[in-house]
Amino acid sequence: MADAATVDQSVNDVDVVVVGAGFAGMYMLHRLRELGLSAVVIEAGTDVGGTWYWNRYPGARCDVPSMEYSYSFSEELQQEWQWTELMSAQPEILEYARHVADRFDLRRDILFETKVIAADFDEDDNRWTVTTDTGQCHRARWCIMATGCLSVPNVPNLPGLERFEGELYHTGDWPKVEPNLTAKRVGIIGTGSSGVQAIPVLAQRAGHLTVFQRSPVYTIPANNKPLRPETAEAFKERYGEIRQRQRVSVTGILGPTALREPRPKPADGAPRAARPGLLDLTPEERQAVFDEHGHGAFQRFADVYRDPAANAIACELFRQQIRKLVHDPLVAEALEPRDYPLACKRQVIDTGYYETFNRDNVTLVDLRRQPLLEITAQGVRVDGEDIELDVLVLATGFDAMTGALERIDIRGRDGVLLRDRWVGGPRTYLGLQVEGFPNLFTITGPGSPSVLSNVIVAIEQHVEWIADCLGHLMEHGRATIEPTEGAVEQWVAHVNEVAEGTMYVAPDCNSWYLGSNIEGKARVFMPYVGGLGRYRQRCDEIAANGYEGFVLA
Ligand code: FAD
Ligand code: N01
Repeated sequence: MADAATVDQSVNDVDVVVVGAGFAGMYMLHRLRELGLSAVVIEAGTDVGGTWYWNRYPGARCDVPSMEYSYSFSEELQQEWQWTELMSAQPEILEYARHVADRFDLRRDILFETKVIAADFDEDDNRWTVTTDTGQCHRARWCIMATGCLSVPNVPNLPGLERFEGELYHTGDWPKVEPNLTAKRVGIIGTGSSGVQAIPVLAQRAGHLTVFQRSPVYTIPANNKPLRPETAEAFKERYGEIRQRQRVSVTGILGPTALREPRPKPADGAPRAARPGLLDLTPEERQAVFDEHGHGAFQRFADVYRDPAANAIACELFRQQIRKLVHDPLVAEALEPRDYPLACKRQVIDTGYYETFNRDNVTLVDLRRQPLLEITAQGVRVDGEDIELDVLVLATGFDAMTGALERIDIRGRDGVLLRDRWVGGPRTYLGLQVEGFPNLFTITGPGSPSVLSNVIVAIEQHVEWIADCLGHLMEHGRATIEPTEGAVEQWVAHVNEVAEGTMYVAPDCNSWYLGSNIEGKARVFMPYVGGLGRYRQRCDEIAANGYEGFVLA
C-alpha cells in the first residue's frame, strides 16, 4: 500500500484518485479507507456537496423525499440527522453533506479548489497519472470518476452574451453571496427543473421578472411540506426495511408507500390485477380524474408512459388544467406544451409555478413567437422588442452525463482519448467501466440507472460494487480490470433495447437524456431504463460469476 495521501506535494502516490467530492466521491472515500487504501479526492469547489454546493439558486431543492434522498450506509448517521422538510431545500442538503464530511473526517483527504484536467494510463506499470490545473500530479493504481451527471453548466451560444453589462448568473454556478434582487429587473432563460423552481421565488424577490421560454414544460405540484417529527420517527424505526425496499425498487423512491405495510401477495399466487390505464376509462371518467387530482393526475396511468394514444389524451387534459390555473388566456396558451409528449423529459415539479404568471410583476416571453435575436449591453432583444434587464439568469441546464468526463483528457491504452472513443455517444459496460481504460471507474456513468432514479441510491450501489471489486482484485492479486469489447457491445445494445418503446426516445422528444440540449452532441439515450433493482441484481450476478464480461489481468 502507498502512504496516506500527502496532498501538498507536487507528485503524490496513492492507491486511488477519486475525482469529485459530491455524494459519490464522499462515500467512495469512506469505503476506500475501510479497505485500507490510501486515496485523494480532487474537487473543483471549495467544499463538499457537489450539486448542492454549486446549485444555490433561489428555490433549489430536491424532489425526492429527504428521508429517502440521503445516505443509508451508516445507521448512526441516518438516525441522528434531522430533516425539516419533506423535500429539503439546497442549504439543508449542503449542510447534511458538510455534516457527513465532518462526521467521517473526510476533508483531510480532499483537495479542494483543484480541477483535474487530464488522466493518463501508463501501460508499463498499470498506473494512472492524474494532472490538475494547479500543476500537481497524482499517481494511482485506480482512478474513480465521481464527477457527477449534472455538474457542467450549459451556457448556450447566445449572440452578444459577453456584451451584457448587468449581473449574469447560471443556476448551476450560483454565487455564494446571494445577489440582492430587490426592485431589479430580472430576466430568466430556461423553464426546465431549475427555471421552474427559481421562477416563483425570483418573482417574489425581484422588482420585475421576465421569463424567456423556448419550450413550455409539463410540471406538476411538488406538494412539499414540513416533515412531521412523528413521520421522521416512523421512518427511523423502520429504516432498515425501508432502505432495503428502496434498493430493490425500480427508482429507489418509495414515496407515500414508504410507511405503508407492503400489500400482501394474492394467496393463489396469481398476479395482482393491473390498475386501469387511461385508455380503459371513458372520456367522462378521465375528465373526472383530472378535475379531481389536477394536472399531475396522468401519473396514475401506466399507459401514458408507453402508449402514444394514452399520452396524447393525457397531454390534452394537462393543457386544459393549465387554462384553469392561469388567468390570461394568451399566457395560458403560451405555457401549454404541444410539441413533445409527456414523460419524455425528466419530470419537473414545482411550487406555485403556473400561479406565478398571474402576478403583475411577471411577464412571459414566448421565444417560439418572438425568437431571441441577441443579448445586448442592456438586456435581451427578441423579435420586435428590447427588454432591459439588471440581472440575467441562465437556467439553461447541463452538458449531462458525459460533459464532466469529456472535459478531462482521459487517455487509456494506446493513448486513446475517452472523448474520441465516445464521439458517437458513450459506450460503457454497466456504466461502470470503458473498454481500453483499465482500472478507471465511473460512478453513475452513462449506461447505468443513475439519473432515472434516486441518485443517492444509485451512488451507494456503484460505490459498494466498486469497493467490493477492488477488494476482489487485491485478494486475487490482479493488477487490472477492464471490460471486453463484446461485453460493452452487448450492454449498449441492452440499454437501447429497454429504452425502445418508452416516451424517452419518442421521435419528437428532445432532452438532455438524449444529449439533444447540446449542439453537436450525438443523439443517444444515455441512462439505463431497466430499473435500479434489476440492474443491481445483474451487477451482483456479474461479480458472483467471477466478473463476467471483464478481463482481470
Ligand atoms: P455531483 O454532486 O455533481 O458532484 C460532482 C463533483 O465533481 C462536483 O462537485 C464537481 O465540482 C466535481 N468535478 C467534476 N469534474 C471535476 C474535475 N475535472 N476536477 C475536479 N472536480 C470535478 N437527484 C435526485 O436523485 N433527486 C433530486 O431531487 C435531485 N435534485 C437535483 C437538483 C439539481 C438542481 C440538480 C442539478 C441535480 C439534482 N439531482 C437530484 C441529481 C444530483 O446531481 C445527484 O442527486 C447527486 O447529488 C450527484 O452526486 P455526485 O456526487 O454523483 O455528483
Ligand atoms: O436544465 P434543462 P435544468 N435559448 O436542460 C432552455 C436536475 N434538476 O437545469 O427545452 C432558450 O432541463 C431549455 O429549453 P428547451 C434534473 O435532473 C432537478 O432545468 O431546450 N432556452 C430548457 O427550458 C433536471 O432535469 C431539480 O427548448 C434555452 C432549459 O433551458 C436537470 O437537473 C431541479 C436555451 C434547460 O432545462 C436539468 O434541469 C433542478 C437557449 N439557447 C435540476 N438553451 C429538482 O427539482 C436551453 N434553454 C430536483
